[in-house]
Amino acid sequence: MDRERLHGSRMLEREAQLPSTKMKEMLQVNLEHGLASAASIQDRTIPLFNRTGWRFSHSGPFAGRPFLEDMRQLGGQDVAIVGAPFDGGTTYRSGTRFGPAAMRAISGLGSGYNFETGVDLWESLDIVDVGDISVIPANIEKTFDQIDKAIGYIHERAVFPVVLGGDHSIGYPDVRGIAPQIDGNVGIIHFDRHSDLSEYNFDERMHGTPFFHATNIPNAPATNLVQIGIGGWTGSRAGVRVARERRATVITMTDVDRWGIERVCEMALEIAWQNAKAVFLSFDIDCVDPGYAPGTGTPESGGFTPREVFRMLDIVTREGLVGMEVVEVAPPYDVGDVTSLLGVRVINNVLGTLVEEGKLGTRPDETEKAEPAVEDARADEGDVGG
Ligand SMILES: [Mn+2]
Repeated sequence: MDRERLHGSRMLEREAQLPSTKMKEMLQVNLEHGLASAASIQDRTIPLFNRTGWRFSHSGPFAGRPFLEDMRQLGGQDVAIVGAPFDGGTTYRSGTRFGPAAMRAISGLGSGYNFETGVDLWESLDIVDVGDISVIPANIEKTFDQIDKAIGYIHERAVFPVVLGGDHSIGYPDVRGIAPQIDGNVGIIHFDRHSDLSEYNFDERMHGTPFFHATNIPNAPATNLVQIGIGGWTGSRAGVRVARERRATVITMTDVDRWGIERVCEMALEIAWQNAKAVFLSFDIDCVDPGYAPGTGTPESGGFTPREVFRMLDIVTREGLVGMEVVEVAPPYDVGDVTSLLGVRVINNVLGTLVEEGKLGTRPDETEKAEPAVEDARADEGDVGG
């Protein structure tokens, strides 16, 4: 039979007749709104911030906050929620590429208000969701370049970045994006069951390596790195050697049990801030026991309870932060969204502490003065809890 009589052959020709005007227009607008990508990206139609609306960015904005479409408008807000849907750095159980979407989806449960702390985040902070960074799923170094540039842009505009991971490999470009803009040292407070200090996993910079490379940055010395929760049977000896040689501070579960949360967290705060100008928070959800946080790639029993984590975060973030990330939330292994919800709670709690301590946005007592809470603007919603 003649090849030309095939339906496939006719459709090959048909495609050439289809217009691509709207696609080209959209790509142009996306580039304007999403900004130019890192220099290593050869396809210059890929923006820095994903504006296509396809795939990962299909979950709606974080906690119903406004989506900032045009990144040229960034500046003047307090907080930028940004997704890094990348799990190409995962050594075994992947799935964290769905972390940002799952955290955004479950974040809709929140009202912004916390009775116990008396903080209303939405009153105290101007929060925008800036969508996801355009990651390059098959190339970790290009993805690092994209994340570095994106986080650098947010920090440069004096907006507090909250990065939704993604596997822990993104910890390196998150620090790399911020550190060069800091006039002094950057400390890192790192919650995890794993030290993540190896130079390579399988010959590449993957999710067990971010703090080896981050602490190679001249103004992010390992002497300002504090790791909390390290232990269990899934860690590597290579990372331990690096922690020892570079004099990182490692706080185990045994330390927390022996000395108590207050003492170890005061110590963590002191070390992270020693001769430092800024401190970054890296929160790996697997520091929480898998009974509470099963949705993660490298679960390790014997982790913290959520209540312990909340108490610790309240102490270690009280002097302020330059940015934060929540990583290793892997929705394919989650049950009833509890792990994603915990990731959201970590973010809300940290933002609440920063507000309460006067480190970000407007303190609650100041908002009260500005506008007495006689009438609740959201009263018509009633109690949305259940
Ligand atoms: Mn970990």
